[in-house]
Amino acid sequence: MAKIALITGINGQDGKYLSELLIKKGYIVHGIRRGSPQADIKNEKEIYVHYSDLTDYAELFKIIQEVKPDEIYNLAAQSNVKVSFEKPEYTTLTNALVPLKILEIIQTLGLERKTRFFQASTGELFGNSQEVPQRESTPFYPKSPYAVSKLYAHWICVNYREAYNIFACNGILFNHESPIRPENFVTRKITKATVRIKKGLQDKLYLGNLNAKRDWGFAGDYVKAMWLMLQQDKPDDYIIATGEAHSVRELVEFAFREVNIEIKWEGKGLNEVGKDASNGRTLVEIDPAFYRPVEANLLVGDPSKARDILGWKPSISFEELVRMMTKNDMNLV
Ligand code: G4F
Repeated sequence: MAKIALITGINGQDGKYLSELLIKKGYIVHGIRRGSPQADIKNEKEIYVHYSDLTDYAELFKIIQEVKPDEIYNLAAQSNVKVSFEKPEYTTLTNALVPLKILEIIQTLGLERKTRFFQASTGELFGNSQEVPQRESTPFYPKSPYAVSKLYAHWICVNYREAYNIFACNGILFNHESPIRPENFVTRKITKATVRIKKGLQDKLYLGNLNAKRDWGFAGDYVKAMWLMLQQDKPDDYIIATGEAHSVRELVEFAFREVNIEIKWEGKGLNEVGKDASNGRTLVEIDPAFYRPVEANLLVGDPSKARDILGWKPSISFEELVRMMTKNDMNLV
């Protein structure tokens, strides 16, 4: 019998990659998304889409009661760290309380033995990193309302696993990107801008903190790790990362190189600019509006546990990822 999966956030980047993977594996895939049935998503024909706001507990209860999924992947979130400083309450309601509600529903419906639960946890939990690279044992120090909300979600997942024997796993996912990453995340903002600048459609790229370092992997690899976690004999939490850190500045350099522009940096702090080395034209400037009140400066994960237990490893390097995204934007723009 085909397994049934329920994915929240089906229309997000990870929802799209995960649904493709599960459909290939023969799953019956249900997805929850906001909006109306007219809205269009890839794969929609192969997915049972439930249009619902996850903060509506009664509706969520009904969906889970009807679908009785073998696996639930909670990918829905207010996932933008900067936005969480502007909308802390909304971020908390969505990110912290939805996983609690799902776990409660699993328990209330007596589905503990049937339904396995995956929670999209995050490398942002490490915030002011106490150890480099960060491991499953590294102390958490969240640095944004987003990270604090995800910290609750992480621990409630552990708590329901221990208290009620629910097969619940946290994937502590570091940054993961793809050609369908929205532009409010820095990778896609940069790859799209480099292409637009190259084609004369945009003058400059405005960015915030160039010195932040992140561990960027490919979303297609990360959804495989989510699935693998739910196929193990025992539930557990795993860091999913590449183990390599790069700065936003390096990301800019790599992306411009893909369109044959060499960037030369001049100036300091808010006055720093990135110029086209061949003609001195300023292409990158700093806009303080993109700074966060506080921020995690260096996030890089150690994926050894996932490698040893799940047999998971990333298949795409940082350089390949930037190339893949830039090439895709070249075709789109
Ligand atoms: O792309 P970002 O917005 O991603 P961030 O904040 O690292 O969070 C992402 O990864 C987390 C996992 O590690 C997820 F939990 C989270 O949901 C999300 O997917 O920013 C990356 C870095 C930051 O240091 C930011 O300050 O880029 C810096 N940055 C510099 N200029 C910018 C910009 N970020 C954005 N979005 N826009 C800028 O103009």
